[in-house]
Amino acid sequence: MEIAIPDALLDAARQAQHIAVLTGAGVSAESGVPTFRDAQTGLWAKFNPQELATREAFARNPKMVWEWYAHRRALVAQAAPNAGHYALVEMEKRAPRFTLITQNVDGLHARAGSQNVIELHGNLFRAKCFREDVPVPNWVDDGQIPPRCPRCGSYLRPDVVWFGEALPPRALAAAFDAARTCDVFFSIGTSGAVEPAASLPFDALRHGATVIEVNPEETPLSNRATFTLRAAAGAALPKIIAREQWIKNG
Ligand code: BV8
Repeated sequence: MEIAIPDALLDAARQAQHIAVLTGAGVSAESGVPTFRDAQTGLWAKFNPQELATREAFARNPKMVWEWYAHRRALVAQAAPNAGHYALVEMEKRAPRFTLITQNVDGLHARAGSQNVIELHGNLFRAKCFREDVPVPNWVDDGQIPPRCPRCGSYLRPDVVWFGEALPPRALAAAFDAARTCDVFFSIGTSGAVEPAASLPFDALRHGATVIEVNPEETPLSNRATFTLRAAAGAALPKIIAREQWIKNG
């Protein structure tokens, strides 16, 4: 299906001094990484991700939760960034100021070449000490699952933000600062179900930004956004980048 990109949307993007982008699991869907909405498969089919992604679940069964994250790391390691990720790399090169905020923990934006990605919810490929809550870059893989903290011997856990946990303060502040100072705010591939990330596009609206949603499905933002592209990110974003006028501004 041909996606119509309104000229007014392109004008707004072309004239923007600062473009901010929020992404969710949908931007990685075309890379084969299941979204949070997608039913889990195999071993994990009977688990609700929101129940596994908590301190309580890890305390109850650290081995199971560690293995769930190892399963997700293996999925992502086999995946590659898609056209949606690469279009955002291009957008970053063209916009006078560009801020990329992601809820994704898969690291695919950085793998595509995006710079200074604000990872609001952490990253699957980093670990930290469950007790001391400090990053642990290297640990001895002696077969223990989860592996142990080389300093205090406690369990290691993935360096992601679990439900009920605070987001990294500097990342959160930078994200809200971008939402409040940008001219154009893209909300791409997110259901807008998880706070405080879900508030960002509404904050941008309150501060007068043009808000553009890219999502094949309706979300709570849809009837408030300035423009809604009911399309896959991997189809819509390259089209926005490709349109002639944009290049003149590059
Ligand atoms: C906190 C890391 C307090 C881990 C994640 C206010 C109201 C209600 C509840 C709350 C509230 N404030 C806080 C809460 C509680 C909670 C929350 O929001 N709960 C929800 C479920 C109701 N928030 C928290 O717990 C946060 N912490 O509040 O702490 C605090 C404060 C101070 C001090 C101490 C404590 C922490 C939230 C972060 C949790 N961690 N991830 C991990 O990954 O394992 S959240 C995780 O789920 C993701 O990171 C993401 O944020 C979310 C999933 O959402 P999406 O990415 O949008 O994905 P989803 O599958 O839902 O949707 C995909 C979309 O893509 C769909 O719309 C689909 O149509 C679209 N799509 C599909 N294909 C494509 C596409 N779009 C484009 N192209 C395609 N091809």
